[in-house]
Amino acid sequence: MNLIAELESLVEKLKQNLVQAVSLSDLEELRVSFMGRKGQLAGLMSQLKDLAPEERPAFGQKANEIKNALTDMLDRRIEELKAKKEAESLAAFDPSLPGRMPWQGSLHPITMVMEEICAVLEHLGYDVASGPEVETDFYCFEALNFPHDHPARDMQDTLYVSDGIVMRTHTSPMQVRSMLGSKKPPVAVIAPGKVYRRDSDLTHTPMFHQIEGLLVGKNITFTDLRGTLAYLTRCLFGQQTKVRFRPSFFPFTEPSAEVDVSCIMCNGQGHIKGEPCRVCKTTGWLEILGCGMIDPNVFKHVGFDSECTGFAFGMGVERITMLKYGIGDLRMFFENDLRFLQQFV
Ligand code: 2U9
Repeated sequence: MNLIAELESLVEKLKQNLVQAVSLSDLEELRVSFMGRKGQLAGLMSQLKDLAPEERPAFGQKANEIKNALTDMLDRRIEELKAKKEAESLAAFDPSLPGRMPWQGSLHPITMVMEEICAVLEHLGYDVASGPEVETDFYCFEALNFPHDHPARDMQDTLYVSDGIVMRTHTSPMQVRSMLGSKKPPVAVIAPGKVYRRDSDLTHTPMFHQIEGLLVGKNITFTDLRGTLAYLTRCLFGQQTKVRFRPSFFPFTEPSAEVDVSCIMCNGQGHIKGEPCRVCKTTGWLEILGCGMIDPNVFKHVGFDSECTGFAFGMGVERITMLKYGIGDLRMFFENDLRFLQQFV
């Protein structure tokens, strides 16, 4: 076969090969085999030098024609395959499928309840205080009339950062700061925030949240305290809620009391349809906060005169949230399980 005929046969050969090419990589292989630097076309071209000089122009022209023809054939097949691939992926795509919903963030239940409690108290005229979580012994214990040998000061109960520096064990230091800052009464502040204790078991976490309230003025009485807490608890748990005060003891208040509300599960009955109530263990009451009249020693520490009277109260937000939403396990608040958290969206 002469060289021109061999050139022409390349077109036929490529045509047959193209029928079998099913992917873009098959086509690339064919391009290299026919038109690459060491391909079949190049192989024939290299024989140009063996031709008689008068045969060379015709051969050169033919080689160019064939090169263009091969390129066209390959390009057309590439376009065909691309179009086929696109049609296949469009066929596999179902435009009627629902889209993926983006995650919607929400407040943590503890934050929700903190905000709710703060809103009730702000409505009564209290200001919201803020302050450091790392505190000095003075703000955390001394100003609050804790004796030097009080067990709360012990390293067993309190997380010490260094000598005389602690992680606050209650939010009371913020209120000490408010009193020192305001110089004289009246002072009405609430202190929400994280507190830390050396405690970790099923019902205690090393960090939890508290809200405390403080009202200082002239002629503030236990009756004012009682009315304030009755209002707060009814806003939180419903207007039918009953409140009772039991005597207690805290270093910073005298007299002191613990406050129970009628059980939100059994309405204070102790039983539900003849079955014992598991939430209040049949007592009909749930302890939810502590309170009392500010001890005069606290006023001395912040330089308030002896005419002052006032009350304070404090509550654990995790406990209130558990009661409000019927959550049985404290650990739920700290695990960040979206199945739990999404119920509060
Ligand atoms: C100042 C003076 C007094 C805040 C108070 C309580 C009673 C109380 C507990 C509830 C459950 C802590 O989270 S808990 O363990 N708190 O019982 N807290 S009176 O008294 C103050 C605060 C600030 C200057």
